Amino acid sequence: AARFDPAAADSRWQQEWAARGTFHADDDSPKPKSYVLEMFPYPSGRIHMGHVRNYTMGDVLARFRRMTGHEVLHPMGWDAFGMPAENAAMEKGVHPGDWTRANIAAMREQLQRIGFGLDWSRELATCEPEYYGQEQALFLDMFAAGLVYRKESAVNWDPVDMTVLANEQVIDGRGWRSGALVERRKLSQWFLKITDFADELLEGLESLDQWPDKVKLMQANWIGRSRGLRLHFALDGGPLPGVEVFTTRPDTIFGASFVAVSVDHPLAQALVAAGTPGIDAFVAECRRTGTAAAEIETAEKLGFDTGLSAVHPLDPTWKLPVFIANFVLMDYGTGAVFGVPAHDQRDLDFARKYMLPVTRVVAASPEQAEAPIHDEADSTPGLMVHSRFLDGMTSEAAKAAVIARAESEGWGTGTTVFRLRDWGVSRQRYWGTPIPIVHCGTCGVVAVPKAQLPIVLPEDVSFDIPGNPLDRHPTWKHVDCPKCGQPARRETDTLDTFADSSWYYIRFASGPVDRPFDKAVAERWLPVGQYIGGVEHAILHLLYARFWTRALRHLGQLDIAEPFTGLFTQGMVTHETYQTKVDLPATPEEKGALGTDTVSVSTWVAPEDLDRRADGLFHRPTGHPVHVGRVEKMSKSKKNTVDPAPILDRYGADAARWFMLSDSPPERDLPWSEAGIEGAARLVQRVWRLTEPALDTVDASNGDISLRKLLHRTSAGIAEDVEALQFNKAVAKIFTLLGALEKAAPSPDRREAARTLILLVAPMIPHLAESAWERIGGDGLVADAAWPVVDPAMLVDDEVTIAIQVNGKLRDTIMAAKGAPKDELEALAIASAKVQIILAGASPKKVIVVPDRLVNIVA
Ligand code: ANZ
Ligand code: ZN
Repeated sequence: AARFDPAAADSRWQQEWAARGTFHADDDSPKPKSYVLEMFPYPSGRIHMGHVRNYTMGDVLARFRRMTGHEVLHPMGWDAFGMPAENAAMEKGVHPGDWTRANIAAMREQLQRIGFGLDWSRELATCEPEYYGQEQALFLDMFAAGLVYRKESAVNWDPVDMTVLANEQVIDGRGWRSGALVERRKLSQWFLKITDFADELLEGLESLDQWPDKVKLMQANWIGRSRGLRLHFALDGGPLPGVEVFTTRPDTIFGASFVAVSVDHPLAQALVAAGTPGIDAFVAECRRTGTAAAEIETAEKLGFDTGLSAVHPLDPTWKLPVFIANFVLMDYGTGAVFGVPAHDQRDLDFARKYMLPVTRVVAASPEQAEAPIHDEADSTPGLMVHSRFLDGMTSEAAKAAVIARAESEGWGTGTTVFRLRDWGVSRQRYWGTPIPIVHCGTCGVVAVPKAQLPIVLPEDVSFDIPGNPLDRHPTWKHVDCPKCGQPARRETDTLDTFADSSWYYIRFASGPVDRPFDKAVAERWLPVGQYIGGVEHAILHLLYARFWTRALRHLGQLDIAEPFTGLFTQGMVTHETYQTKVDLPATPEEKGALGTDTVSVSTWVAPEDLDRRADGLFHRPTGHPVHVGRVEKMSKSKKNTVDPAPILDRYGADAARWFMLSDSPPERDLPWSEAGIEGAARLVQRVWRLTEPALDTVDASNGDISLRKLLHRTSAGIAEDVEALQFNKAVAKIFTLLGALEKAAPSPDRREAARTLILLVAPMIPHLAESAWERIGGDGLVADAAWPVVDPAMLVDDEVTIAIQVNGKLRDTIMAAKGAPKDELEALAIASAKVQIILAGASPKKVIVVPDRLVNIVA
């Protein structure tokens, strides 16, 4: 029989599906709706293995749901704004729009070659005005509702490139491109009021029972709700107004040894204004640290002693020194803290540096009261010590006691605070959604009327000098004020690309309309029943999307609380890494130090540059030996990526899909291997052979009950596995079925089994399934066929194995119906060929039957 030819079948069925509109989602279908979505890709240029794995999983579920009677929405689009397009513009002189659109075209074709059942009629790219213009409309709605505001805030400023950097672009305190020391600068920036929804976003997590617990925990921690105390420290003498401090550990108040305020705190600013000696240099030094929390966390603690003292609220004779400190953030709490070195690591580092007292006030037991604190602060709760009226209380009780005392004496109030901050959406970049605002000398900040949307990006921009191309464009920003008509200036900030990915799933659901979305239609599909993507988006993307839906609900535009009811985070595709040594010309310093003209450095080797010889692995271009490194996530920097395109050429789409599903549980990493993909290709041929119609010659037997049972069991089991996204388990069940089929004799059941097998593999290897379906004379396309009907009676385990003994010795076993009567079992046992030989024509003396277990024949 002919082999299955993937190259021909892949393109044939892909065209067929497209021509018939097989995966077109019908908004008006009466069927139950099912929305399956994978996180849409950034159009970097090529589909990578991570995409293949992610989209294969979603595709199997989507195709399965269609077979089980659902109207399925499974769309695809492009998260098309962002820095890489601007980097390409700077490096290669290509326009970001051209670069992006060419990448989209190439990647679309690659996705189509893998045979994903997608509704391409809903395709969108966030960089097109049809999309971002609608996003501008939503921004204006939020603006009108008070969910958008502008405020001064600190940014990472690259003084050489004269540009604002994202936190990820600051590496070890330096600009990633210029290498210049990054400064903190204040700029007026746009914010979305996500904090208005902090409680809702936290409490909403409880309803998400189909989300991984670890993702919910990460979100909860990011939102970070805590109960604390805001308290007032009076300043000793002088006219200054005192400092409000926020703490989540009011119990530790007797362990305080200093008060510290942020560099941006009004008190610090007052001291700068007053010309306090030495303060300017200190402020400049602090500005050099980036704005990322992690960076501030690890930066060396810096303090400036203001010379002021704060009065302890529980003891007017106790004075604490007041510092300005770099680890205190202005936009958290009140921008001021009291430091308790024994129980807070940052405070301890600070206290050691500035030689401040360290007093333990919480201990595991009263005997531990004097246990010394060395380099590690002790943040565990316990019993209060050295704490006057709190002594002996638990930390919890002490917290409540201090809050009560503060409230009754009027120096503080108990509060709830969130770690979550408002979402800063301003980017000083070209390739993003222009913020639809105009600045007018007379009217101030003016919203662009919706009739003037979209505000389209100008095409003629240059990237040869650093900074924001929109800002230096000769004409774009000069517009007339929409209110008074006088010359005004367009906002040149664009929106964070996370805004684009916060509502694309709503746009997909509604289809292309000339509003952001059609509420009624979108609500038919939403929420997304199954969302699949990388765990790297567990916090920001998912939180922003959850916020965006809630904001729309608040505006009365969409009646959905949570956008994604089911979430699955898949593992990564990994691969071995390879390294070799190459000789590079030495720099003058190296020459001086080493006395050689070349230095030997280790470099990564791409799999296609490997020379696999009997005596080992070698680097083909240089002939140097290669050593095999760790298995790591596929990444360009380590050169361990495997390009899907040649794999598809060589093995076909089905083999690639099968490999993605079979080798690892979907939440775990999947190590790519040549042997794995070869095995997958063999499997495809094996399924092909089993669906050969010639095997099904008619047979008069009553059918094979065990084969029928296996079929029903496999259909039911795979349905469960696919619903639970446990694809590797589904694959294992297919293997069992294949083994049984290969052994089964030709029969009507055998033919039925081949038909069922095709249906069961159809979501996973759809091209082969279509060809096989056609070959057995199935109706229409297998993509439109129904999942095999499972007979529940077939799932019941109703056969038992009966041991047959002669004179107490095991001679045979037989299968019998559970609960079969004694005389039936006796007859079956005596009829056994093995028993007949032993009895040799004599009749048994006695027969003992234990129902469902054994028959003992006494000869
Ligand atoms: C005294 C104290 C004692 C604190 C102790 C902690 C441990 P979480 O719990 O993460 O929300 N803090 C308050 N505002 C700050 C700011 N603007 N910048 C930097 N740190 C600030 O953090 C709350 C704790 O972080 C607060 O409780 C405060 O230090 C500090 F054993 O007050 B604590
Ligand atoms: Zn005006």
